[in-house]
Amino acid sequence: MNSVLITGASSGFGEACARKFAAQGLRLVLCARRADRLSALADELSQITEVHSVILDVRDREAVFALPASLPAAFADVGILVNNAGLALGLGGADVASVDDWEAMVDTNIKGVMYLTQAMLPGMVARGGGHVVNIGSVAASWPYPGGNVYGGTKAFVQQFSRNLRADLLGKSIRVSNIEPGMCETEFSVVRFNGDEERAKQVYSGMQPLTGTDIAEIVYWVTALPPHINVNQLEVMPTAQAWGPFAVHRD
Ligand code: NDP
Ligand code: 8X3
Repeated sequence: MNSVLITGASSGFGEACARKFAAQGLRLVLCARRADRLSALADELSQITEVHSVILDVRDREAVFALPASLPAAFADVGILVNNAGLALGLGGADVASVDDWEAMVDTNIKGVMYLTQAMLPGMVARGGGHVVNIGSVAASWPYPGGNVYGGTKAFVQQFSRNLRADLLGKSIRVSNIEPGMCETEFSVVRFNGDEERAKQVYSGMQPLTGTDIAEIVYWVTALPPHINVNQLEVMPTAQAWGPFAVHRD
């Protein structure tokens, strides 16, 4: 049985995906930086499936490329890669935002996805099948004030996903880009540098998506018959939509 490798498995979508795939009896490789979170989740899910956890910073190119060879034999054939690890930092305008934050988003959301994908693809190609599920965002297509580099990184994920489809045609490897809107995870706490009160306000008075909602979608695209490839799936809470164009008047 092939394994499912999930990055950013220590919270939010990644943790919810781990729970969903575990419930289906799939073998899991769970990756994140926070060892305590990861080992607690691995201990829990080990009761229902086989789990291997890896402390991994997706920005660490050497560590990512060393990962496939380091996996125990039972987990080595990664059939599904969920490129989920990612973050937004800050909501400042482009004239004042931190360039360090910008670089951290580029390194995680773009380079991390590049590294994991190329590290895992040769195995999938050799085995003649696989599925790469990337977690994009509505921010890839829809601009908003302060979304500057975060949205840019997710636009990369969108086009990278499409180009992967073009590269992998004929190799029986599927690529799906799931693009969620507002979802209450630790995302906003991270974006606002640990300010839980400010994060809570983002979702006040509306019903956001949950990590479980996204995990259901991720699992669903992978469970479809192998001749079906969901290229891109954008999903918002019913309580979220677009506004009119902003117009500045003197
Ligand atoms: P969380 O903050 O709850 O989870 C983010 C996960 O990414 C954590 O497990 C974190 O683990 C991991 N992570 C962050 N940086 C790194 C790194 N350098 N190396 C390895 N792991 C890392 O947020 P979400 O679950 O909401 O976010 C998951 C994905 O979904 C992200 O790509 C995000 O951009 C995207 N997204 C989120 C939306 C939302 O509204 N919540 C909407 C659309 C997209 P650790 O810190 O332990 O390393
Ligand atoms: C996360 C959703 O709208 O905060 O990607 O960018 S949003």
